[in-house]
Amino acid sequence: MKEILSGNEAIARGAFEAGCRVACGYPGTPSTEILENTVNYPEINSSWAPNEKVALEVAIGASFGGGRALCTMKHVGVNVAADPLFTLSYTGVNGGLVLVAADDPGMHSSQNEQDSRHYAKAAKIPMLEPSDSMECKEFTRLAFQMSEQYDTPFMLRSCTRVSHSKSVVELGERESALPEPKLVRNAAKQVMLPGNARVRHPLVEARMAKLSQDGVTLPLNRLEMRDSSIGIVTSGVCYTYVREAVPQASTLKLGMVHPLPHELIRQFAGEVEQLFVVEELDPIIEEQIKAMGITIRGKELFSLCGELTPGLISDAFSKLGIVTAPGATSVVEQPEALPPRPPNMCPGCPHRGVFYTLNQLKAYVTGDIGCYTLGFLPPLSAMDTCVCMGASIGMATGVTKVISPEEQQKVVAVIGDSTFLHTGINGLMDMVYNQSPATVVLLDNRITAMTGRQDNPASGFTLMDDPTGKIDFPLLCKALGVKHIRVINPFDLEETRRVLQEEMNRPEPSVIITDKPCVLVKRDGVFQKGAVLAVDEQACTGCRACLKIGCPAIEWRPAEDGSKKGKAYIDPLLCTGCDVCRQLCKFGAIGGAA
Ligand SMILES: Cc1ncc(C[n+]2csc(CCOP(=O)(O)OP(=O)(O)O)c2C)c(N)n1
Repeated sequence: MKEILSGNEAIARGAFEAGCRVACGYPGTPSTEILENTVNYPEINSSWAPNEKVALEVAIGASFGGGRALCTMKHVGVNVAADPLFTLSYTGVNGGLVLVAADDPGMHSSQNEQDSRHYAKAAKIPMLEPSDSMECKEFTRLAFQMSEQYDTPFMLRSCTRVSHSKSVVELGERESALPEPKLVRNAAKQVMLPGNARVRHPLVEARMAKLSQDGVTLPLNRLEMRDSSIGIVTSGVCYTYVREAVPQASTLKLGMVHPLPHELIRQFAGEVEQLFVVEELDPIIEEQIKAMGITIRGKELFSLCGELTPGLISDAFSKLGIVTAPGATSVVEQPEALPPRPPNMCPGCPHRGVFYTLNQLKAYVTGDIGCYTLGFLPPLSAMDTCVCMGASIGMATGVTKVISPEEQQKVVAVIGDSTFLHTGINGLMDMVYNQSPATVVLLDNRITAMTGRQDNPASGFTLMDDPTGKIDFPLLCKALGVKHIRVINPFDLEETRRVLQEEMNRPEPSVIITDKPCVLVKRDGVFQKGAVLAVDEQACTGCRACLKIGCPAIEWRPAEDGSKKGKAYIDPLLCTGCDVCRQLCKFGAIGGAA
């Protein structure tokens, strides 16, 4: 049977067919849909962890228990999971373990575009890189088998284009002959204190050398001889671009990008006149081939930044006088009349009023990552820093260490519920322990909204949609030693301003928790909406105060005579009745729709 699947759907299918029992991860584009699909296979216990480190630890536990385990995350998540990852390389596995790292060249939805292949190299873990959905499924399945065969975790590197594009996949059956998991004690292999780890390290090196040798005949590494005047080493999505841009070129398609099959590369280099490497982001394959003493050209032709395209590859080879396919172009046609559409918080988002108020109070906001990062953009313009998930609170503490007591009162860390539980909580411990005078605003919208509304330990539901206990943030903060904890309704601007001002003035750590759910969260089958608002045209003076919150439901309608005068208008289809704009109108022009 064949189906058209996205790369992420296919990875989930591959895990199912491989007999995987446990899938755990933390959401992050472009990896999120993998677990949102494993959850459709009842044979796989799928769960969201509070962060990627915990997700990997869950997978390691399942593997040591003898079950096959999948762990998913976006590229920056690997930084968070790196600590267990590097030692997992030494312990090896019991049940096969596959870690999917989904990279985001071009930063469609990420704060950097780091290349996960560095982790495979640094942690000495083999890595497979699929080019399309069929390979996503097959490589995942094979990675589980090879993980057990070579006693090592396997990494699978995807990228936005592979994870999110769809192609035909031939489905197979689920492996049924796997041994039943049971507890087996093996301290020498699973207790990594120095004496044991010293014994494991040489085994890691031997395993990687063997994988490099075996990679020569591994069908995933495919030598395709065509015109021998040009040979291109490539992998992943770049292979498909190369085939489109320079179809006559001979290719060495690497399905396993770490360790490299040295002898196969040497053979290929000997069979072609000119050797190139086409790889996105860093020159990882290129540098290793150069270190083998082989002449190869790569990053002198292609950028270290952003995605490659068939067009960019075609342009680069054309400049060298190499024939390229006529269709491959780097010019992307943009319809001329397309208006710019910057990202924005949704109408009715409970974060909006908080950022409006922070802007009014001229707070210095150490921000974090989530929907609320949009508070950086005009007209809210109320975020001064954003580095990585969980950084806001530590950075607030840090900045207060170097500025004057008056300036300290301006410092506010802003963080979402999921991000707080991910890694922000440690920052709060430090803030209390070291008595930072900064204020924390915990935006509890009861969901991980930015990545598509995934549940988390504070939402009350699991990935499998079972009701579960939910974290009580005021109690948690109290247990961490915070003495000043305030809970506010973020739709009430007066209360938000008053409480923020009071806590900012206080020279002690304090936490303000907002208490309204994401407007897109449906609980008990319904969205929580208020009564739709409307502008009374007679009362509206055109002062534009209501535009300062940047709500997409509020439009500015210019006067018909072409003068600067105009009136605000509320789109009844978009308005959720959050009431924030009504509180901004000094003229009472905003009220309930007729
Ligand atoms: C290490 C890491 N993992 C995952 C992500 C993807 N990501 C960005 S923000 C976010 C969570 C946002 O949820 P929350 O803090 O609750 O804020 P909300 O979007 O709901 O306002 C996630 C998972 C990331 N940027 N970095």
